[in-house]
Amino acid sequence: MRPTVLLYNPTSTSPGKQRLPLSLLAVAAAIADDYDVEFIDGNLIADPASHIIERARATGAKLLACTVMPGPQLRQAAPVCKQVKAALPDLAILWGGYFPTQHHEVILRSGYVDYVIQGQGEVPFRRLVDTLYTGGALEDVPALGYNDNGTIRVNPRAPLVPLDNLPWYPYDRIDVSRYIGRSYLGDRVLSHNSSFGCPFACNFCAVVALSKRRWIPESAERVASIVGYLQDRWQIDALEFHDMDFFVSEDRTAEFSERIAGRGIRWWALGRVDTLMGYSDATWESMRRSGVKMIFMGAESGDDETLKRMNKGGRSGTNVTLALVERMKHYGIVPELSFVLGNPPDPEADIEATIRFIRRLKQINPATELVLYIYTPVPQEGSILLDEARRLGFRFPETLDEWASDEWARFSMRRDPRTPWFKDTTRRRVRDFEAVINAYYPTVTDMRLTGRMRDLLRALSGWRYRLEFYRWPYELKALQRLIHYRRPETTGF
Ligand code: B12
Repeated sequence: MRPTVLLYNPTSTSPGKQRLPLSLLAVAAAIADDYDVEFIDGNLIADPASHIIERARATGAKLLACTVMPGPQLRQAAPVCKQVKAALPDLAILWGGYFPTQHHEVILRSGYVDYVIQGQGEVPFRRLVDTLYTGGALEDVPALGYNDNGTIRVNPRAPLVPLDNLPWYPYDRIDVSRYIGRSYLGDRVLSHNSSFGCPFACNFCAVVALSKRRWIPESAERVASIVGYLQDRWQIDALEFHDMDFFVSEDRTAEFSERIAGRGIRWWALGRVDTLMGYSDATWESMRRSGVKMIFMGAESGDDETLKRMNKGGRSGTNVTLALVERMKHYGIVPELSFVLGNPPDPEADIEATIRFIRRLKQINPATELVLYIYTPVPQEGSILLDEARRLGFRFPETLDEWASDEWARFSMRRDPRTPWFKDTTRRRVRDFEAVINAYYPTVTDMRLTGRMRDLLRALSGWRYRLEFYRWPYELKALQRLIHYRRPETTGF
C-alpha cells in the first residue's frame, strides 16, 4: 500500500463558484507517482475538520498539506488546523502559498502549524514529503520554514523549476466535474495556470514575495495540449487562466493563440497594460481569433505620480491605458481594469484623480469592466507604500488567531480594510461612485441583466453621472441588489 498525503483546500468562495484547486494540484503532481494523494476541499464539504481527522485516522497519513491565501481561506484554515492538531498531535501540518510566504513567523509561532513552504512549491514539497515519510534532515528541504525549539528557521529557496519539467496535474485524483462552472465565458468553464511569477515589483502586490521577479512559463505547445485534453475529457467550452501574468512573452501568446484557434474555446487571462500595448497587430488578431474574450489588467491609478510611487515599472502610464482600451475596442476584447485606490498618505486626492480617469476610460470604451480595490499593505522589502502605512500607525496582526478574525478577513478582501489613514467617508465615496458608474455602464459579464434592466439602470443613473453627483445612490443600490448585480471584485481575483 502506498503512503497517503492529505491535501486541504480551505474555502475561498461561495458554494457553486468553486474553482479547481490549482495550487494543490500543482504540488500533488510532484508526489502523485509515489504517494496516494487525497484532496479535501472546504468549498465542497461542510465540516472539513471532522473529515480530515476521519481520513487521517483511516489512511494513517502523516502529513496534512494546506494552501492558504489571506481572507476567507485563512479564516477557515486557522480554526480547522487548530482543531485537527488538538485531535491528532502527530499529524504534521504544512501550509504553503501566498499567506505563509508573506507571514511565516506568525504561523510557526501558532503552535498548530508545523511547517511552511515559501514560493514555488513543487520541489520543496516533494523533498519534505520524502523526509517525513522515509527520513532525512529538515535543513535539506529548500524554502522550508519550521520552529526549531523556539527559533524560527527558514531554509534558502531552490532555483525555480521550469514548468515543462514538472508533471501535468493529477486530474484523475479529483472529481473534476464538480469544478466545471458557468459564467459569461461559457457553460462549461474550468481553469488552468500556465506560468509562475512576474518580472515586476509593484509595491502593493503579493506576487513579488512569491516569485522574486522571475517568470517561468509552460511552453505554448504544452498549454495547448492541456486545453485540448480538458476539452476532450470534460467538453469545456471556456477556460480561465489564473497566471500572475499570462502575457509576458508575446511569442508564447501568439503561438498558443494559433494552436487553439478553431477549437471553440473562449478564454480569459491576466496581463499588464504596457506589455499588451507593445504587442503587434498580428498578435492581437491571432488572440482575437483564438477566442480570448476579456483580459484582466492592473491599471491601478488615474494619476501618473501614484503609478511611480507604486513602482509599477515598465512603460506604465495613464496614456498607455487609454490607448490600450481603445485598441481592445477594435478587436472586440473586453478590458477588465483593476484599480488600487486610497493609497497613503493622501487617499482622497488619489481617488478623485482616479474617478476622473475612469470617466475618460468609459467614454473611450464603455465595455471596460472595473474592479475597485482599496489599498491594503503587503510585506515587501523597500516598499515605500508599506513604510508610509507603518508611519501612519499600520501594524500586521501578531497572532494567527487575530489574522483569522472577521476584522482581518475584511482587510484581506480589500473592499473595507479600515486602515488608519482611510476614512469611512472616503470608502463611501468609492462605493457610491462605483454604484453610479456600474449602473450607467452595466457590466457585460452579468448574465442576469436583460436589455430592459440595463436600460432602466442607465436611465435612473444618467442625471447623477452627468452632474458627477454620486452621493447617497440608495435607489441604484436597491435596484442592483434586487437584480443581484455581479461584482467581479468580490467573486474572485
Ligand atoms: C485562483 C485564485 C483564487 C480563487 C481560489 C481558488 C481556490 N484555491 O479555491 C478564487 C477566485 C476563489 C479567489 C478568491 C480570492 N482571492 Co485569490 N487568487 C487566485 C489567483 C488568481 C491564482 C491562484 C492559483 O491558483 N494559482 C495557480 C497555482 C498553481 O499557483 P500558486 O497558488 O501560486 O501555488 C504555487 C505556490 O504558491 C505554492 N503553493 C501554493 N499553495 C501551496 C500549498 C502547499 C502545501 C505547498 C507546499 C505549496 C503551495 O506552490 C504552488 C506551485 O508552485 C491568485 C493570483 C495569482 N495569479 O496567483 C489570487 C490571489 C491569491 N487571491 C488573492 C485574494 C486577496 C483573494 C480574495 C481573498 C480577495 C479578492 N477580492 O480577490 C478572494 C476571496 C473572494 C471571496 N469572495 O471569498 C490575492 C492574495 C493577496 C495576498 N496579499 O496574498 C491574490 C495573490 C490576487 C492578487 N494579485 O492580489 N482567488
